[in-house]
Amino acid sequence: MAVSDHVDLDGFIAGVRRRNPGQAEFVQAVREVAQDIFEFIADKEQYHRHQILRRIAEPDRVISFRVCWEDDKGEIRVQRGWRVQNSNAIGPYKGGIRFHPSVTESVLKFLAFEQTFKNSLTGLPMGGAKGGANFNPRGKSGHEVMRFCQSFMTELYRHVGADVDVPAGDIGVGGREIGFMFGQYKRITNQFTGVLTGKGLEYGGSLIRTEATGYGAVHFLDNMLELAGQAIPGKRAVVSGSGNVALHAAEKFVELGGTVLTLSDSDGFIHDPAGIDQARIDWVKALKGERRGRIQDYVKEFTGATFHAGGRPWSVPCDVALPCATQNELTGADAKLLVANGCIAVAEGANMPTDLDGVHVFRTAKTIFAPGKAANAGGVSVSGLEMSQNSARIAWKEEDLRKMLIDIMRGIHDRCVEHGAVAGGKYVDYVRGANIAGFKKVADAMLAFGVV
Ligand code: NDP
Ligand code: 2IT
Repeated sequence: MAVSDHVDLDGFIAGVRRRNPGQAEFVQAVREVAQDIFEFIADKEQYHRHQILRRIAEPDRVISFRVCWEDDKGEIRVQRGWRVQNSNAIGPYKGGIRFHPSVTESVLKFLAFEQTFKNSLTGLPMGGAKGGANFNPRGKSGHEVMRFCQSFMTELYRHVGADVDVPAGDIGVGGREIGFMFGQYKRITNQFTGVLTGKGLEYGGSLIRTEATGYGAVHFLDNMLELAGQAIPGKRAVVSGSGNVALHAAEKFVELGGTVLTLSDSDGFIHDPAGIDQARIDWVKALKGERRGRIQDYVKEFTGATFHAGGRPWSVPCDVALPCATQNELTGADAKLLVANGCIAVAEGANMPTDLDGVHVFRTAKTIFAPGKAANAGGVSVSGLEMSQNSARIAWKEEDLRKMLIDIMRGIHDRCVEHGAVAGGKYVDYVRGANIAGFKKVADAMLAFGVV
């Protein structure tokens, strides 16, 4: 069959939409990747013949299950849990677990699809997966969270394993929840293995894993700015979110000489014109820890700062933007405002925080724009290093891990440049570069396996 006989992009997306009714986030993520891949594979017959993109856009399996738990009042609560195993073409399934009321099968399918390309980009041997539940950790006691995590793992344990599928944290799942889930896995199976990453240091965790996503995003930004003849010192950043990724991105940005002006949560954002320095970041870390406080309390503590209920920080003039909260939090209109206000670079700490219109605005304006699958890959990269340490039963030193993270982010950056440089190398389309580089490794492994 000639290449021209194959289904076109619109036809392909129409098929994805038809097969996944009501799954807007999943269709959005596939579309963003497919538009670059279609161009890349236009003259590569074997990728068409083997239906590679069609196969990657169909998860290997979607497991869904009931999670029952008892709240502190003794009432039975019923939640829905999932694990989406998208692809294990280049390594065991790997990806986080999200606990948030907005979790649906569509959200987890988009995240598992993205994770497949992200993990490939890291250069480490990891496939793509994502899991989670529509459980809302906010307002729950520690005991309730423990009971939920144990019940969740009581089903999940049969689908995961150190060489099968290795979950980690994501929104609503941090060190405490990983501890509860690891404890339950160990209790059920009687095995102490590297079945999860993001573990505590006492039981097989890796130094730098907690910091890695946010730090990695800023290292990636640093690489992009350097290539463009720019640098972080003196730059002003707007950051969204106030969780693990946002606070560590803010921390690294400040350490490298920049000023952070904003943070946010699901209630709104705070703007601190004086700059959110390390002491203030530490204060927010304590606020947002296990008691999950509200960001608006910041303005009671630090005079001069303002709280903007229900808002997102994109209207605050800045040099760079770091969206680090959740998907679709930065729209086309927000992107236009950022560009008009002089923002020159965006690095996505979150997964798909910029919607398709927003990505289009940044690409058209030639804003330096790093998609999440490249910029936030530092977290899963150090998860990969945690898996290596667990397999070898060793623990690497902090300074070595810091350096490995920097090297891995540089490698991802350079892979994006290799496939994304346009206009004679003057502009790098990091979206295209990440999509193609991530796709190629997975696709070539799939070709090697034949039809499976
Ligand atoms: P956390 O749970 O630590 O923090 C999430 C933050 O985002 C909180 O400030 C939360 O506000 C806010 N938020 C969550 N959902 C919404 C929503 N629907 N609307 C507005 N604000 C929201 O999660 P992480 O920092 O770990 O994750 C943030 C992003 O980074 C996610 O997209 C995640 O997938 C991505 N990511 C995380 C990695 C990791 O290693 N943890 C690795 C790579 C990507 P509130 O306190 O009000 O809930
Ligand atoms: O989105 C992500 O890359 C993560 N939540 C981290 C996944 C992992 O396995 O460390």
